[in-house]
Amino acid sequence: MASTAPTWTTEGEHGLTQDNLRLLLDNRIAVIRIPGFATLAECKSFTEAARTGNIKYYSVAKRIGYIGMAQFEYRWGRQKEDFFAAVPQADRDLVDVVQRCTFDPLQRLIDRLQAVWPNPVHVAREDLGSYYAGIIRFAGEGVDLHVDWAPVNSPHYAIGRIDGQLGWNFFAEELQSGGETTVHNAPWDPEVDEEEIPQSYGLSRELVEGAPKAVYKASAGDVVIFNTRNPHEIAGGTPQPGGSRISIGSFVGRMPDGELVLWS
Ligand SMILES: O=C(O)CCC(=O)C(=O)O
Ligand SMILES: [Fe+2]
Repeated sequence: MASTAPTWTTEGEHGLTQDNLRLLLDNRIAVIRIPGFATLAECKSFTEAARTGNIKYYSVAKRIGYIGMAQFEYRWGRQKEDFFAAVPQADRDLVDVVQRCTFDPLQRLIDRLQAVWPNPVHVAREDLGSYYAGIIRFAGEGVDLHVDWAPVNSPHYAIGRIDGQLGWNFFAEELQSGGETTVHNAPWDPEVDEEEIPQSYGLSRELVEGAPKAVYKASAGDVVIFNTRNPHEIAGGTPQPGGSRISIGSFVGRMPDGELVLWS
């Protein structure tokens, strides 16, 4: 079996509290939303800054623009050293955007998490250096079914030791219609040899058939957090004229000592 039995005890969206964060890390609840994380003016400031940033594109069928980097890009045939060597440039690309923006979404999110979590919350790091956190995405065409689960995706990194993985996204610009995210409660549990890193993007629909699901709206101004071990996908939609679905986010993992670490 590539996935395990459903784990949610309740569906729907919940507020950000220590209990709910723990329940989300344990995959007991579906979604945490922070409504009004940023004002309309802050959203506008962020989208304007992001649009003029160093935007790159993933080579997948659906066009996804991004600023920053993803550790996931280094999962196959790349040295760990290469990943950590690429972090400073990605950091500079993010700083360039944030400096032209009226607020820092990543720092605000860390502060919000730290306000409810008893242990330290910080960007992930290990001997070789600091990870990158805060990928900006332009994903108006949607994103295919995938999972993000470091113990399987990144077993040779410190983040491979987490026991729960969340993804948070702040939405700065929403589509006119569409763009919902569907989270399927079919926690990923692929059978793989220790050294093998399986495909985790463009997953088969069989994996989520019959599983409970939660659909959330990517509303501008809000942060939404969910457990990324659940297969999830983003619907395409109709942008506002000249617009997109613009977000910034990262993963949040719980280390064995209870600290929360962030990376993208
Ligand atoms: O933008 C979203 O709603 C979810 C993006 C995603 O796949 C993730 O944060 O892991
Ligand atoms: Fe994801």
